[in-house]
Amino acid sequence: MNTATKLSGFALGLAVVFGATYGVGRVADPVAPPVEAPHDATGGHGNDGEAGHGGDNGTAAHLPGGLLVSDRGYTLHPLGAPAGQFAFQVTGPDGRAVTAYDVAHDKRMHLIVARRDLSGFRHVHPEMQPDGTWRVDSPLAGPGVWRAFADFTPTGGEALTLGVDVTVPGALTGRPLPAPATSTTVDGYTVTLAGAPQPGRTAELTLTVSRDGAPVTDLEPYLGAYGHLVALRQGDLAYLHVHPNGEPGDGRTRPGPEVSFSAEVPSAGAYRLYLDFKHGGVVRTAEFTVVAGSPTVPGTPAATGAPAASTPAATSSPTADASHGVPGHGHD
Ligand SMILES: [Cu+2]
Repeated sequence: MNTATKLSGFALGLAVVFGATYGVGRVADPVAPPVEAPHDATGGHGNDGEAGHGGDNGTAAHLPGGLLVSDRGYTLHPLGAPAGQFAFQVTGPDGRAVTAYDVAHDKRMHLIVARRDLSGFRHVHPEMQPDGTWRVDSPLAGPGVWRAFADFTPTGGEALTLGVDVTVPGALTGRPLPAPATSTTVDGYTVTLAGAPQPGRTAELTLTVSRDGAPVTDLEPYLGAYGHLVALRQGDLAYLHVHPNGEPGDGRTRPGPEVSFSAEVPSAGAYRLYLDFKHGGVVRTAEFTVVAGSPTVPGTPAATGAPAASTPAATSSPTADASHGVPGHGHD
């Protein structure tokens, strides 16, 4: 396992996670060996250990993804858009809108949004216009301060995740982070979590999907995997995108009920995990709060106990319903 390359790839986007199935971590250890990449199907997407290595070249390679609006010459610009739309551009080192992107996980652009309080997670795929403007039906499901993450690889460049805050005006509702839990439900599916992330080292996280008490053994590939896991750190929404251990068609990975991930978080603290999985032609998101590094963290629900009614993923709250479980709600 290889912390440095994992996180350099991670901080740069998906470079490492895609080929090597892990990717959350930190860039810290320049002597780590290259990540084994047994099934890098993307080509040009597995620059493990090269990109941003060491963070000593004026870049932010030592940071988790998503914390910067501008990195390595690329800048994320939200644009004005008609009601109900979300639009943005990415400008490159030459100051112009980038129009050439590599495909990663079947898409040239992955847009992930969540409110600053970690509610309202959505993962959607905008369409690009010839001028480099990306548009999508707005995933911002209501008032609040949202973090929008653009996860992409500019052609000829390194994978990047840039983040920007976008405010949707309106009456704000306080949503405490749901308490840590190892089981959650979404749309009639129960998802359980085994394993706990550990700061600074890799931990296996296994998510098991069932419905009506029966294991789901026919998960469908979604963007080249049986599950996509995003973790956001409470406090700054550091963005960690992890991919499963194994992929559809590799001869060893079964389509459920378990999807396992190798994940490493960069620090102790509370994280919200969002598992996208596809079944019956519908992509759903199961959400968990986890605490890495210590059983309780001051100020988190782990210490204070969050009211159950505020748990979006574990109840049928409006947030969960509005964002998830609706056929074609934007995961493609
Ligand atoms: Cu995506």
